Amino acid sequence: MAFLFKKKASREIERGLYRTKENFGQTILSLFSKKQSEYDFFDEIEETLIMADVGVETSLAIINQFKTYLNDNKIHDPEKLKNYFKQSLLDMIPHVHYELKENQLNILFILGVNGVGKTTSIGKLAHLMKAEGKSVMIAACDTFRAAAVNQIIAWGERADVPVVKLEMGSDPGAVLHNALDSAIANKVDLLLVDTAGRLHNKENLMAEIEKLHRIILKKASDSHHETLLVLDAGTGQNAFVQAQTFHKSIKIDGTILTKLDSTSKGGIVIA
Ligand SMILES: Nc1nc2c(ncn2[C@@H]2O[C@H](COP(=O)(O)OP(=O)(O)O)[C@@H](O)[C@H]2O)c(=O)[nH]1
Ligand SMILES: [Mg+2]
Repeated sequence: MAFLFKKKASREIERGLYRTKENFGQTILSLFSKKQSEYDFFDEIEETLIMADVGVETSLAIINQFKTYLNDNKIHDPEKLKNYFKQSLLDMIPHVHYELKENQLNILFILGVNGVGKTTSIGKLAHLMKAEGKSVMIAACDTFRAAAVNQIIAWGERADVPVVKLEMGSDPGAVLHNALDSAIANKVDLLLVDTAGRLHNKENLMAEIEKLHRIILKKASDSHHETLLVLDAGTGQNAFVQAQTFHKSIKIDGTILTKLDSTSKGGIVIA
């Protein structure tokens, strides 16, 4: 599960996740199993949300929605309450979705360190946009590992979307040139650019990303292009460091937060 963030509320929840990933989910969960008055219960949820930096307005909105639900449904089973609460938090964050500019080539330049979920998010986005009737193309610019090229090909097949690629070790710039030519010639709605998250060193990686971005600016200056940074919700504070590192080299227009569904790393809203 991954989310594309644009809204203020989702930014607050996102920040809350990073700041308190060690205890936010646990604290909320423990409240559901603790026997206490309804008043204390809501008070503690509110406090936990605010402590997690979710923001007063958003916290109150979450709680009010929850109270209305309780009133309407008269549910006392802690497990059901917990699930509802989890869902209501998740509902406040828009699902992976992207508003394409009409009659124009849209380019999403996807960045992030190794393993955060760039390729998976691209696969999901490709699938989603294709299902909405858009023409989609993927540029396989992670040529650093053979597995990466095969992985993006598999996603392309699953989503029934063409993947522009060259062999492992090829110049990612050459892949991007080909992809842009093809996307423009075929008037596709969306070109998703997958990139490597690791090269021989960080300087190489940043130089390559800057170079790829220049190619987009040069070859597709009249396209609508955005740079999105993919972050793994389970990495906590480290996600901020990653964001800063990338931001030094390139302006980031938005983030995709992945693995909110994953219980293994503990960096989730409520497990
Ligand atoms: N549970 C979960 N796993 C994910 C998600 N996104 C990616 N992954 C997994 O994380 C691993 C790395 O993902 P990948 O897309 O290859 O990352 P990349 O290196 O940034 O391209 C894979 O095993 C994915 O299945 C997600 O939203 N939820
Ligand atoms: Mg990848």
